Amino acid sequence: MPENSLLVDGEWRPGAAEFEVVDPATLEPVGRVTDGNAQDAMAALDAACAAFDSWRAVTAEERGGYLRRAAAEIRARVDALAALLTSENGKPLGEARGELLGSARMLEWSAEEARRAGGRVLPPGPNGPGMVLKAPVGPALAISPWNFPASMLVRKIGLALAAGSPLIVKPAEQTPLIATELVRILHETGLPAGVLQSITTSRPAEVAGALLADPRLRKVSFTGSTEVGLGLLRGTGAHLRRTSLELGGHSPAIVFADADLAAAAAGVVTAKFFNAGQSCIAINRLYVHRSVHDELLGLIDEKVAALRVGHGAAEGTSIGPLIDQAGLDKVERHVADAVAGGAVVRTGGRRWTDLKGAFYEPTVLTGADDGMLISREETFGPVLPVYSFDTADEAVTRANATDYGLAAYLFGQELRTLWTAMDRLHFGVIGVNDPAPVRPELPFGGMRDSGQEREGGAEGIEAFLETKAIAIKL
Ligand code: TXE
Repeated sequence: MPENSLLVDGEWRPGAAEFEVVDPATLEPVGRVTDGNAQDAMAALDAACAAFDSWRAVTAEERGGYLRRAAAEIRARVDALAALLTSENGKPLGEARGELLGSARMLEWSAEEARRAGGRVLPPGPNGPGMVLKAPVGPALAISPWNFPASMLVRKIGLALAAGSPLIVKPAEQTPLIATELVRILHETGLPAGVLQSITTSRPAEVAGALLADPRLRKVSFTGSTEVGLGLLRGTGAHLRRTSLELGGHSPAIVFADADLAAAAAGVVTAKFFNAGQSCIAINRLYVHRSVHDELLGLIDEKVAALRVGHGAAEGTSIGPLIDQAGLDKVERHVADAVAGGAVVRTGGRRWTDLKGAFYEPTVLTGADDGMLISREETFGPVLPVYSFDTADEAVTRANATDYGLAAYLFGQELRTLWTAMDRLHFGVIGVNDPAPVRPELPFGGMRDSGQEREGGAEGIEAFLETKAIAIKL
């Protein structure tokens, strides 16, 4: 268990206070971490500024080496790390393991991409040649959420360090244990002091507020709620600052009449119930062509019946707890609103109470209409509302009827229909017969109220780079 979880200027420091971390399945304590404050954050910013010039001068190959060594260590210790992740987040061990291996892949990809993050030289114009140079953005802050406490954090670390920017991380207060362990793994690769620092805290507004008030902080990369993300944008004060936002979503999935229905049912159940539905790319609305609606629902019922609710560390669990009571209250509010409006609960629709935590049974609803809460707001829980449609045009129009724009899913065969939908959907990530559309080499992020900038892909490194135009007159 980490004793001192503040990593500042190359050292693990104690703080003025500590806070407790609980297992969301049992509400029993699983550890304590240091409760960092604004002063700790400012000490980290001083160290990041001091480290910047020498870190940016380290070759991309060498920067990548630290990331690769950390990835190897994560792979070597994946089972123990998965147990730690599950103990404070609640997800099934297999999912925690998958998340950690995905985190290792993200570090490996960032390590490779670091070497390709150059600019370009243009053919000479009338006055001479021009160049586009890429420079690291400078000291950056990463604020990460509890739902994917390893991969959301590690992705930001890999991209920032690969780009040559020092990074201060502020993990979610619900899941600081796995975050601290991952930071420790990266730190122990021998990273120079001030390059990667971590401030665990139960007071995110205070810590982030202090850093944001300082113009030396050149970048914020945030994953979390749309509300807090908008606040970060407004809080930039007198100075502009690069800000990447990965916010909420309201993902539609469309199943066309010619889809492989068995594969579509399996895909929908994965993309909906993964992490108990607490994913920004979880399916929130399932639109099924009327001609295959009943058959697909039958297949989905079979898959949902096989899901097991329980403690994430118990053998065979597929649905763990929601992160807290507030998460459960939101799910219940959405289901009650739908039922009051005439929707029908086909499966689930109840709390699961064998353990103390906030559990909810996997739930399928039919008969919801487009105006209900569940059709408009992110549920962030294991509830699948199913709607039917008659034409592809209607399905895409209804899928687009949201202010969010993170992920969408298409299940079908015919290229013209799929292509037209891909083209018209205003979502940053589209899975075509693929229920898990997140890959290190692809840019990840949303349009509209789901965010700005991208993580992953060449665009992910770009988010930690500035662009300089060099005009040379010969
Ligand atoms: O998010 P918060 P919460 C959505 C999802 C969920 C809802 C609320 O709908 O039900 O948001 O979740 C830090 N200044 N997503 O309350 O509060 C906080 O410490 C700076 C979608 O957990 O936004 C944590 O590190 N930072 C999402 C991070 O923000 C602040 C993942 C996220 O917490 C802060 C999580 C402040 N004033 C929730 N207040 C996704 N995109 O996957 C909080 N934080």
